[in-house]
Amino acid sequence: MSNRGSRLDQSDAPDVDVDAQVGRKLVGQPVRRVEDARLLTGLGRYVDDRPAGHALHMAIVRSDQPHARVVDVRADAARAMPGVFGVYTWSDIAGLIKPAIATSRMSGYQPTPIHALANGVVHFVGEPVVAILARSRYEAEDAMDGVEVIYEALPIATDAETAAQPEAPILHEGFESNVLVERAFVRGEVDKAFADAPLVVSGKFRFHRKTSAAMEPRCYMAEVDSGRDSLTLYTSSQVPGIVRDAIADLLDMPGNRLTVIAPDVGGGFGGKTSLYQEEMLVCTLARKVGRTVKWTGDRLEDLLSTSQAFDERVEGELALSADGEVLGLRANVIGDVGAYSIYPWTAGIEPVQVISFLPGPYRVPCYHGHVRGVATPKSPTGPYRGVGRPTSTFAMERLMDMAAKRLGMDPTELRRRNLVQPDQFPYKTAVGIVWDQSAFTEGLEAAKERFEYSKARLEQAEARAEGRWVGIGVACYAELSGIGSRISASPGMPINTGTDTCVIQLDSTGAITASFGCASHGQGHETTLAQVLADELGARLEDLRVVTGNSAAVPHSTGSFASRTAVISSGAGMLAARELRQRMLRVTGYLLNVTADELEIVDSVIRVRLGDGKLTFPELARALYSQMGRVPPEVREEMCVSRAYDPVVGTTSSATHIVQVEVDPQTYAVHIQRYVIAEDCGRIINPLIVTGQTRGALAQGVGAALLEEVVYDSDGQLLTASFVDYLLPSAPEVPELEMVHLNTEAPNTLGGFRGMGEGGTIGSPAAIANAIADALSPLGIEIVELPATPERLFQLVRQSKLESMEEFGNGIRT
Ligand code: MCN
Repeated sequence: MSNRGSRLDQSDAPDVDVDAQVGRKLVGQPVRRVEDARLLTGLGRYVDDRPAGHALHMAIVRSDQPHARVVDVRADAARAMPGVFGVYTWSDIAGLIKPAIATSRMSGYQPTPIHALANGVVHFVGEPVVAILARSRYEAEDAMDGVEVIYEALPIATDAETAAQPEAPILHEGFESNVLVERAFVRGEVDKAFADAPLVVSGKFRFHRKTSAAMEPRCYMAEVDSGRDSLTLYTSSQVPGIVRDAIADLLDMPGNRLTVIAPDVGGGFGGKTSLYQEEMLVCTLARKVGRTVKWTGDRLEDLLSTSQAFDERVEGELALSADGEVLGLRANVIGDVGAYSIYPWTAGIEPVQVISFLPGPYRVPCYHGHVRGVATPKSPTGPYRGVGRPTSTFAMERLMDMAAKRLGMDPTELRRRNLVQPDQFPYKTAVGIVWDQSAFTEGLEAAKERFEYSKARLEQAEARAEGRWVGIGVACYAELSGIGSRISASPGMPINTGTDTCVIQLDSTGAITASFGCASHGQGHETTLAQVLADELGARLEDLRVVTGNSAAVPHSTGSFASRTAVISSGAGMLAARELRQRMLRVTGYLLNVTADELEIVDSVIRVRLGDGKLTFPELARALYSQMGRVPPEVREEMCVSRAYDPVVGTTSSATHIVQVEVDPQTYAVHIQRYVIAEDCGRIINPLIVTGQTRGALAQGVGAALLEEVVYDSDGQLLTASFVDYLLPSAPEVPELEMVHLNTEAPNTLGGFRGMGEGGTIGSPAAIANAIADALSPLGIEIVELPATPERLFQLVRQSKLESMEEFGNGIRT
């Protein structure tokens, strides 16, 4: 463990008014988010806020069939309707845009080309089939009634286990099976470990499908400049850089003619990290008709067609010694990946990570993990906050609790014995992931201390004695964050996500602007990146402008996802700012007749450390750019620096969650009474933001654990097509969060930062599931399925009561 660490209980940290800062280091300070003044007063600029002028508005006729051949599209009635400009099917645009294909080197992987509109066959309900352009969105929507699509139904297997069978109907014509991706990791003699183990626990776990449900549905507007043959796409995307590169390729357009801008974005949670057909469509149609084309998704479209998540079954087994040492782990996973292998991440993004991270932060000497990602006629799955790890942590942490129960050991003690210990870092996991160093054991201890764990157990015993269903649940996890170019979600993916670039400049007015390839959609990057830059430059926060989400601002960009920005973008910013600072010092040294070493920069003033001379940034800029002759050519420096940063492998983040719940015996609702998280995200840039991020991620974890479930019926129809049926947590369901920041520097990243944006979602479903299982343990109930809805809990309790009545010989059966 780094001895450079420190600990901060969130309650100790008041937020900071930046105006009150004088020459103070800002990294580590709970600086208030600079973007909030804009976002909270309605001054944010989202894509839909952009004046549409004479734009054409797009409406999309989507498939109401899960799998069918498109026999005919009759659209004459629509074409004749008022305000309609055009009606388009795939054949109208086929020569204009190629399909997007998420490539991979994974053996046996089957890519599924994604066309902007269905190419003859539809593969899920909600797939775009016909695009209508009209003067207004109303007219475009009205015209949808004038389109008739004639389908010939094709056979389906909606359940992933059935779809994985060799005799199942095949979703994609010409494919050998519905298994798009299959992988296995094997380490050690796992069968022998199981054969020899004194204790084996097992479970068949099910994590149901979710959707990201961002507040702002997806929205795209393509502005065309026909005279210059150029296009600007405004997109509510987390990854404008990836979208730019993909669409430039698909339209066969040089990148300098396509700019992709993600302005303010109202949340993404992973659902906006992929390329969408509607993005492809607005660009293609804008070029085709020479007009701006705009599409704003509504909630129904969002629930139907934004990428979904999880949907895994994990058959897991854990082998242990009599004193609780983990000897081996086996898992067989089926992931329902939906209809397409999502671009650019591939169908492996979610299920492969389940088996990659299943061993968690524990020493697991023998492991066999096998996974199949199976195509079904549903919306494709893609990245969702936590990617794979909410499921793997749920399965592993449930197995740990089952083992602790069988051993009669406290669940925290079993974890303590098996966590990678401080002197065992760097630790290579069974699948080859390297945990560089993180506060695994310290996190567990800190969470227990904050929770007053022993006392809480005594209180729980009292509550149980009164017949109350009170339970305490623990979950530990580790994740890779800020991953560099050596690691990818899928080997051979069409993009490299391991770097970011910062272009920083002192302009001729003396203002400093730093542009990044990341794309903030709620994380507060304008604040945290400015904090990092301010410290490197010696500048005041308010003198810096951070630009994100514009593909034209840096030569290579991707966006924000996978808890990468704190590590990668900050790293690029530090490198660029350091170089700019040196250049500013050298020129100022010439002007003040001292060496650069004699200067310092404090609060945006460059001054002689032991003397009187000083220059403000505008004075330096004026001397350099405007006052000819003051800085001779041989001394002049270019005040624009571009630097990329690649952490190569990235770093390790970890946390322990402890939660107390009570299950209501009347309603079977789960009340979360306390929630503690001790997390290690390295050196913290802004504890206020880290806590806020964790709180938001925890809310999503609560949804995953208790409420949220995308349901399709056996005919492939979406049943949860509104927020009446797809239940999101609201304020009463989200507990107060008590947080401990361990604040230990990452050993391998510039700045010592680790990522954390996803963490709250990774640990919470597992911790809540363990707490519910603990609450219901007097009834012998195990939680193997999430969300643990009142209906599911009611059925489990009912079943358990029936079984115990049977045991006592009255033979009642339903
Ligand atoms: N941070 C910090 N100190 C650290 C680590 C992080 O102050 N040691 C800060 C960062 O500077 C950044 C924030 O915390 O402002 C999150 O940082 P990071 O973990 O690097 O994650 P990213 O910024 O790359 O964001 C991605 C992550 C993911 S994967 C999803 S999904 C997600 C999320 O963040 N979706 C979000 N947070 C979200 N927050 C909101 N409001 N909305 C979403 O859609």
